[in-house]
Amino acid sequence: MKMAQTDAHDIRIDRDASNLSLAYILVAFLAFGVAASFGLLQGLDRGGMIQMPSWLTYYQILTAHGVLMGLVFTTFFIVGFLFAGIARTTGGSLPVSARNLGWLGWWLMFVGTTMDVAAILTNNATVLYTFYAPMKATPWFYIGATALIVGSWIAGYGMFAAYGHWRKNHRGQHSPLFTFMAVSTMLLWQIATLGVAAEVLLQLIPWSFGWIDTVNVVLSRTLFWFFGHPLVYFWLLPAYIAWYVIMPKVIGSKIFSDALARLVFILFILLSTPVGFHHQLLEPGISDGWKFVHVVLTMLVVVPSMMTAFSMFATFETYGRSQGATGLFGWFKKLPWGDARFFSMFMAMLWFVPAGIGGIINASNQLNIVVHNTIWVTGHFHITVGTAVAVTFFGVSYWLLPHLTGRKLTRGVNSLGILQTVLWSAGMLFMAGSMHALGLMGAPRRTAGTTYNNDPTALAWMPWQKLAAIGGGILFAAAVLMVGIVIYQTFFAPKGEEEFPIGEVDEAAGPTPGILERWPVWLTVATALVVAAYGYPIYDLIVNAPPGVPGMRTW
Ligand code: HAS
Repeated sequence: MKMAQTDAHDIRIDRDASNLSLAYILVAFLAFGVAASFGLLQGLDRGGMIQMPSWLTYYQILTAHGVLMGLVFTTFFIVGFLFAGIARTTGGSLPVSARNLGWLGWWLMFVGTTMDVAAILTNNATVLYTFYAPMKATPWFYIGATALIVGSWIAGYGMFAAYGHWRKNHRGQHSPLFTFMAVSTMLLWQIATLGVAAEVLLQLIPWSFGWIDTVNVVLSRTLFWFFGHPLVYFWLLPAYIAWYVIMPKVIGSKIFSDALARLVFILFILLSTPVGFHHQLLEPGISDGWKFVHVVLTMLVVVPSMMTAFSMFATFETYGRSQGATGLFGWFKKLPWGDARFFSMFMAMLWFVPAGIGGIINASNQLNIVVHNTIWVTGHFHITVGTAVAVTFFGVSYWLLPHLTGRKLTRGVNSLGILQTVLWSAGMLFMAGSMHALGLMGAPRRTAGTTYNNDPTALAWMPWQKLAAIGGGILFAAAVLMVGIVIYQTFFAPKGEEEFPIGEVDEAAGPTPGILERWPVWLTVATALVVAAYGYPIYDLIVNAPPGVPGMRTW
């Protein structure tokens, strides 16, 4: 096995900061384990292999799966990872204010999650993870979601406090790249969540308590997607942090360009939010002109991902050539394929290539008509957030958990990590691959298993549905293995010291312009873009509101 070099001057995170990160990451994997079991049941149900009992319906577990995977696993993991990285790159600890805010955020998020899970399992919130009105859940579901989001805001304030503390003591210096990226991610999150906060506080909570009778559905969906698209970059950016900052160190290379990496994150802050209408291209009530504006901006938000692809190839090639590689692709063979930390992240990147192409297909107005509301979209998000992002998070966990608990990543666990990545990829190939094919055949998303009274079109989907269910089974095995690795790495791995890899910038890279860290400039541009893209459409949806809709319980 070829393990990459380790950092002799590795900084260890102190116990207080470690405990905070660990608390977040363990809740993340608890949610992941439960959600994975529901995912298996869904696949089997759609494949016609089981039928859900009346006391636990398909749509109930679909809601639990979406909320626990998409909102709880991701948010808890991200906050835990970012706190750990900030502590690691700002000297090994967190200021007291940051830690206190971190714990307050954890408690709020935990209480919010518990409320949501209770609401779903008692069948009072079977509204799926997008909780589209006019499906109406118990108010406690929306209040739980609010607590989850407010908790993550407070955790973000903790990160801003740690960043402010570092800058006060290092005037005139660029902040460490990891910390800069963590702050960018949480700033993006603060902007994004304004949409869902407005939807939940001003529309859904008063409506579900019965204080108002009806809801403006198109406005609620618009506010949801104001949040829903930057949400996907809130998931993606922590994976990009690992690719930019951790990957180079793991393979023994250097960060290609500090300035490019920072520019990428700034572009995401600017362009992530004013694009939400690409989720509503087929919805009435929004003019084609405004949809066009959002589609153009969507194509622009692809640019920072292309820059990331370029930067990753540069990092790999530089490393390979430093090891004597020749020819166009000789560097490929020099990469440390036996190192699970590298292998998992590389596979995540590889998956992001078709995932990104699928995103561009979705965003193209004409092609969206073919795929919208089909299970193609479900396939798309399983290879973006469910693979490119999740597999990166798994790869981070292999070394981060032992780093936090004072243990070692052993060769045995390293091999299991590689197996886990292979299993996850194989399962996803069957499941998400079938979902893409089924979507093109017209199979809808958000539906329980049915053959629509043996309609020939629906019967033709069945072999693919079964293949998807087999993929789901393999994914479940990979999930069980992952949870096993998490438990072992946290509680049972041999005591020792595990590196928290942080890359250094290539000496050949150009200097980083100071403008990249002038937040007032970027926040002003971001606000202007959001106002330009959403100001008039939201005003129009309020002033020329369609008839309000009373709540429905469709389950
Ligand atoms: Fe998406 C729907 C468009 C990226 C997640 N998306 C969704 C939904 C989710 C989601 C959850 O325009 C469903 C929401 C729902 O429930 O309805 N998406 C895009 C576009 C991008 C994109 C343009 N999506 C993501 C990411 C996600 C995510 C990232 C999660 C993390 N998406 C859409 C649209 C819809 C949509 C429409 C609505 C569909 C509908 O009608 O409902 C872009 O950001 C993608 C850009 C990415 C790239 C790839 C760059 C590649 C890199 C890897 C380099 C690899 C290396 C290694 C170096 C251009 C960086 C390679 C090695 C080799 C040897 C090759």
